[in-house]
Amino acid sequence: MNTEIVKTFGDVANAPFVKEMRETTANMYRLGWDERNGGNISMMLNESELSKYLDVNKVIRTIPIGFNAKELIGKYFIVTGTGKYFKNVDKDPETNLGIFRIGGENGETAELLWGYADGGKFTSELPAHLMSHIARLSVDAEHRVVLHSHPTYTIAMNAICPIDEIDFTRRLWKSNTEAIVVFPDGVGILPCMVCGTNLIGEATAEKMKKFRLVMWTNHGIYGTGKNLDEAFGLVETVEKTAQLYMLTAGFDNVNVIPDEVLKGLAELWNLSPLEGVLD
Ligand code: 2HA
Ligand code: ZN
Repeated sequence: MNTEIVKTFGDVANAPFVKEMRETTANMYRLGWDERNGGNISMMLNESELSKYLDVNKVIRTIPIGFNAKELIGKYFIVTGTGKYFKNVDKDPETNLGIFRIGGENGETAELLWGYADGGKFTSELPAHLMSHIARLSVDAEHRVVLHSHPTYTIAMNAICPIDEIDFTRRLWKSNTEAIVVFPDGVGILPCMVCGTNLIGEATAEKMKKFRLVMWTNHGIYGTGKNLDEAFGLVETVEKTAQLYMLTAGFDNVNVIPDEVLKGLAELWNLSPLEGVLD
């Protein structure tokens, strides 16, 4: 009698964490935030959850990361592919997404376990993602998701406002009462820089030590959180608020939210608003 135990795995493409990536990318595409190959998402996965769906000892190939992500060695990520369209993730997750573990002596390689089926690889913004994961994990043990997008009104508002985190945050908070409640820690901003590099990754991660939201001037925004809903909800609230701001910009604004109401909301929700905005 053959006593060999064969472990069976679930269908990766329909695992809850893959389904969530499929749904989120489809939503973002339909919102008009992620044209062509715009936007990228990375989410940390638990080994126990992942090993229900695949053999974590079976590495398909290793891909150099381009820097040392030492702090993340042994951690698992699901990440959108470079050059891939959010529009197409849902219908072909195995080509447009990849699941890998950070490996190598110094965390310099991605050990691919599933996906990038056409021979592709992770997003060109992987340095910004991984460096941001490291930065967020250093201040929040529950952190899991980094999401990057090109939401239209957010980029438009950023184009007509000074590159000043306090000023930009104030304009957002004073336009929509939800804003201070959802992001009391405000929005960090980087000037326009060359994207897809370690340099912008390092600058983003530096901001991420303080902010969950980081604006890339003339490009887009990063949102982070303990799950996809949280990271998406942050970007969604900034975008809705920026839309209100842009629809009213240039008019004689009769009603802007008074500081007293913002302070009242902070008190009601027990928030610690970004210093310097309401003082
Ligand atoms: O992946 O959004 O920042 C395409 C981009 C680059
Ligand atoms: Zn981008």
